[in-house]
Amino acid sequence: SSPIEQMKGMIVQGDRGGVLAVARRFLSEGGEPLALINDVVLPALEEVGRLYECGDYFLPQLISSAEAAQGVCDLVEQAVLSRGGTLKDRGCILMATVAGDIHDIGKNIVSMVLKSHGYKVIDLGKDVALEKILEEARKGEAQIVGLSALMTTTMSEMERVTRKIKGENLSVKVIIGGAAVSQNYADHIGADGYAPDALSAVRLVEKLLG
Ligand code: B1M
Repeated sequence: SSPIEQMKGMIVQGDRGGVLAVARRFLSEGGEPLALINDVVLPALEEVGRLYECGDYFLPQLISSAEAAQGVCDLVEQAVLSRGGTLKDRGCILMATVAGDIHDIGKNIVSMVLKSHGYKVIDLGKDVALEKILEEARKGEAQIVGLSALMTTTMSEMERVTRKIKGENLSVKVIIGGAAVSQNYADHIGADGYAPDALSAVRLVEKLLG
């Protein structure tokens, strides 16, 4: 099978060493780094999510697959940033996965793609407390706060953060993303925008920063 199919299978199997070896070869032979995200990581994790949902996979398998996927993302980030090399400084984005939620692969991808487009990203990590986000936002360096959440149980935390930021009249825009949320939800909580994927997030940021 093709290296792409091979790598997808390896992530689904949770074979981090295997997938990293094939991905390194793929890149050294001139393969497109972002193809590893779009054609390998995204479909593989979708499959893993399906297997987990229907009870064929349990938490340990979910974790192994996530670690393999994150390894590929790290490799892609190194490749993208070393090729680009241009630090255009187009603006600063504060990124966080909200409190209660430890899913950060999507947030990391969005951060990486923003960086590769010349934005500075201050990444606060995952399971980030409201206070921590506010504290950073008050410093005033970032023009945009980007919030990520993947679970129906944590999306309401986005509302808390957004309302708090808006309540303090901080001159910072709030954008949201993640599997559980939508444009409707963004409108509902008073966020300034929603993006379904990393490239749309770049377009949204470009639009908001005018
Ligand atoms: Co979990 N998990 N997980 N998980 N996990 C989901 C989300 C779930 C849908 C699986 C399922 O049941 N089908 C389900 C949530 C159900 C719900 O909402 N009610 C779930 C669950 C239940 C759980 C646990 C509770 C399981 C348990 O403990 N019993 C637990 C939660 C722990 C916690 O957070 N407190 C848990 C744990 C984990 C792992 C740690 C094992 C691992 C995460 C590892 C990590 O992130 N470092 C994991 C994984 C890997 C998944 C699935 C399989 C894949 C998620 C992922 O990384 N997708 C997921 C199933 C699925 O989504 N099909 C699932 C790939 C990623 C690139 O996509 O994050 O959507 P995504 O990001 C996209 C876009 O959404 C967008 O751009 C990204 C790139 O395209 N985007 C933004 C994201 N953020 C953005 C921000 C923006 C703009 C765009 O602007 C700011």
